[in-house]
Amino acid sequence: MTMHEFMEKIEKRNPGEELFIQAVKEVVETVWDTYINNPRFVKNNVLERMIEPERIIIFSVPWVDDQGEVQLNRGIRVQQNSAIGPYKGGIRFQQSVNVSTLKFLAFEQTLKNSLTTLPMGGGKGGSDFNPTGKSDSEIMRFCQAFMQELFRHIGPQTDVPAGDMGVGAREVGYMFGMYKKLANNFTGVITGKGLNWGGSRFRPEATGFGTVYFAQEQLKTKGTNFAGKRVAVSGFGQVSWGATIKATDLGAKVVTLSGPDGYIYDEKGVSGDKIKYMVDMKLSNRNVVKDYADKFGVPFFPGKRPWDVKVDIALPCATQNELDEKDAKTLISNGVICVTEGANMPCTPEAMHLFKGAKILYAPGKASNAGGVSTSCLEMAQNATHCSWTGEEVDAKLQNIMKSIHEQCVIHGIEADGFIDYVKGSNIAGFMKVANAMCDQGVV
Ligand code: 2IT
Repeated sequence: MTMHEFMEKIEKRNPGEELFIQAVKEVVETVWDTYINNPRFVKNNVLERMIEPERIIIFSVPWVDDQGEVQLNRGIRVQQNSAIGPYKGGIRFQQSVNVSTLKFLAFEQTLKNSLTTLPMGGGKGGSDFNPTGKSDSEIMRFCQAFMQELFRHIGPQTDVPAGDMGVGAREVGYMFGMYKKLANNFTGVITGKGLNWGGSRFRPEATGFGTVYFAQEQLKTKGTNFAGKRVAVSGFGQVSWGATIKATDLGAKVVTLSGPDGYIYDEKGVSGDKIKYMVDMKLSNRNVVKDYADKFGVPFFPGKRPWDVKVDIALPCATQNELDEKDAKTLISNGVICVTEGANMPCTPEAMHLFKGAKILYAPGKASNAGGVSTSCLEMAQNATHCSWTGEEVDAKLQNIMKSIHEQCVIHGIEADGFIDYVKGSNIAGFMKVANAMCDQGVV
């Protein structure tokens, strides 16, 4: 079978699922040679089996809003792959969420979790619930209703959800509370918990910190670092927040943040109290970044993305396909040296190819944003042993994990001229581990 025939089969099986096909295609293109030249992988049909989720659970989530009206949303959990550990991955609440979105994320998560060196399978869940403008009581009732069904499908050795877009510490708390009540079991069934009840130090910061640690490793290969660099960050949620803190700590200046409404440009840099304000913006549930411009008197560019600004480093931390071909061209002509993804699949395939062609340091999210889920696994380890590590311990482990992910990317992605293809490197490393485990475990 040729790669083209293989992809045709996958597209036929998943009609109209554009995001899922985009994510799968990128992986298939980079792992095909590794797959087809390994008789054991081919005999076990591991690539096709890895692409197909082991199970998808779809359920209705009825709940009552503040006006007493009955609302309905759809809940979904994609249990993608359990070859190397229990399903693990976040929950996303956003109006546009559908099966295709969550299948793309669960597939990416499977390879990402494999890369972390830790024992986690891949999964993702969510709902088309839109948190924007909802009251705290509405958020609580929705989270409880969502967990009323999800609880029977998850467990600390089965499937361990976490947060993602629209799901932070508050939502994790409400979901955990309902799980504990229904299961009559206090256990590490979800990560991103509060520090007083099983959460890990640095979990909120971990994805953003990890992204910067990864970029640091990339910059090291060129003999440079964050000090004195201008950085464009997109988004203003948890990942952007962590990345902004760490990049600023390392002496860089973060000059942009963005939201669905546009972007802000802060020439002096997002630092100190302005970073704290990001948390308030998030908790307001308004989902607009313009509030930052109004509060601190900096320029706001409605309807625009931050990639027009001249920077050395770009950290796309908002959402999928937020940086396209045109943006990549602008960044390259403005002299960007490093593009490191904090979000999942924020660069379009065309943008990725341009970065590769220009030999820019470019890292895909499944490698560079894996610090979040890695720290989730550290949380699971602490829960399982009823212990609690210090911030220093967790941060040191996180830094080591990001270094080892970078090393795997180099091993599998280095080219003859020394250029590191992080896309190829991460896909092959992530794929091999899961593929070998699937072969070891037989046709199940
Ligand atoms: O995309 C991601 O890696 C996450 N949303 C975190 C998943 C997790 O289980 O911590």
